[in-house]
Amino acid sequence: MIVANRLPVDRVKLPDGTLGWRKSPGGLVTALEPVMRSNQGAWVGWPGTAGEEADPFVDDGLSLVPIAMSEQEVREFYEGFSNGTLWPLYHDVVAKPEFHREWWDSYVTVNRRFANRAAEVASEGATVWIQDYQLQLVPQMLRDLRPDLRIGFFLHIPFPPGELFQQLPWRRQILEGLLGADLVGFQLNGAAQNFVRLVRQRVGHKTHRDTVYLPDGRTVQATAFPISIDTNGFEELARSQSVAERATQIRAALGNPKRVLLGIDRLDYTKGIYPRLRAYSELVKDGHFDVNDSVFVQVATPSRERVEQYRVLRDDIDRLVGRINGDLGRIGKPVISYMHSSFPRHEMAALYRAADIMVVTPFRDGMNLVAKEYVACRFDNDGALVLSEFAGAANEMRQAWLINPYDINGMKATILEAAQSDDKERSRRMKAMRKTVIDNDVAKWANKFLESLTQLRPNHTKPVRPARLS
Ligand code: GDG
Repeated sequence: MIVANRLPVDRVKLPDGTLGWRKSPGGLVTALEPVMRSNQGAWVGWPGTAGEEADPFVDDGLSLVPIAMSEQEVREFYEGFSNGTLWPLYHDVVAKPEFHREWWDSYVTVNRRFANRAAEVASEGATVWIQDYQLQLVPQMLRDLRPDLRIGFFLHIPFPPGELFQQLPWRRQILEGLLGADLVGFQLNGAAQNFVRLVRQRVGHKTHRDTVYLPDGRTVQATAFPISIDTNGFEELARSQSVAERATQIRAALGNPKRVLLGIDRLDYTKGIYPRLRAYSELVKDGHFDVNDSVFVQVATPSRERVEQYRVLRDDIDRLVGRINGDLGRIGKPVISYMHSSFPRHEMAALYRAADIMVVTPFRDGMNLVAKEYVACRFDNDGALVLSEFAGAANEMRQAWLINPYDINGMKATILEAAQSDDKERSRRMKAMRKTVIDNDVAKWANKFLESLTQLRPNHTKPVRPARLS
């Protein structure tokens, strides 16, 4: 059973006016669907809009169990505590986290609802895999209700060092919530170590390396499982005739420039969109790039638009792009071609194929799948990836042109170096990165996590059968 904030389907209004469901496929769903179907799996989650509780239903062999949230809970649990408190706190405090007691109360209430529902529907001895920062209390709540379950948890975002985590008024409750799991997974080793250290210091449990020893004799393992993408799926798409044609069209629409640089991100202050555009605009201003033969395409997917910090960010980026294009653009030749919208996967693959340089510059990012998707789409072994050393992906893709997003001059020099690199150099780097994403796709990630969880509690009644993915 998967317990995640979002169901893999959205509640939508159908053409006949009634409410129905539409699939919202993402990497996680692609990876987990096969293993879920072959194990009569269930997925517990929120359908994405405030409203009444809908009945569980079966979609193509997978049971979906919707959890209701009121308008107020969406504001306090989701936009408030999850995205206004935890998100900035866990991302190096790049924005100021807000602490409100009523947001916390709502976080507890909603986590309890998820736990209660999961406890009702899980079969005897089932394996339950809880996802991400919105549900950190669910492991312990669920264990209290159903000690027979095997419980795993995976955190998709970074886990901060003690110095930052300590700010959280409810730090102990969060640690104790996570300790309800048998296995707590993180993107990176450093995050797992932060967690174990905090448990030792704040909760006082004995720890050794990646294991926590609880007073009741139970142990909890904290391990890194770097997430990945559906590599084959992306490569196949990128190889298709229609994506190749679309990539050519995109370049033609841009005026067939010599160089296309690309950024694709959710419009989020952690992604470092501002310094990246500044760095590029200064390179244009300094004469290193010419608007007549270079363009920076920035796609910013709308995100969390009701949260104040995201509105401010949108205005900041709008203003910056306007200023750069106003100062340095020519008729029909913008410096930055900016789109605040989301695109189908097919269009994303075409953009990846059309881009000579992919620029990924987060201040802090759990992994960053966009970087891996770009590499998966470059079966021609061409294209340069400029990547922040603060993205989890930099741990695995050392061959990228690595940058520090706080160092604008350093970033300018590295973007320029990537732009001036020769074919041989680009191909050497791309081949090495491609090997990494081909050898480690999201199916392997899910398998590894589930295998580790199974091995940790071998006496359980119903072992999962992994290794049927991909
Ligand atoms: C969190 C962590 C971690 C984006 N725009 C469009 C679109 N996307 C897709 C991308 C990619 C995904 O969304 C974004 O994933 P990222 O990893 O880049 O970033 P977050 O959303 O912040 O994800 C992150 C991840 O969880 C997984 O654990 O890597 O660190 O922050 O797949 O392709 N997809 C489509 N249209 C768009 O306009 N179709």
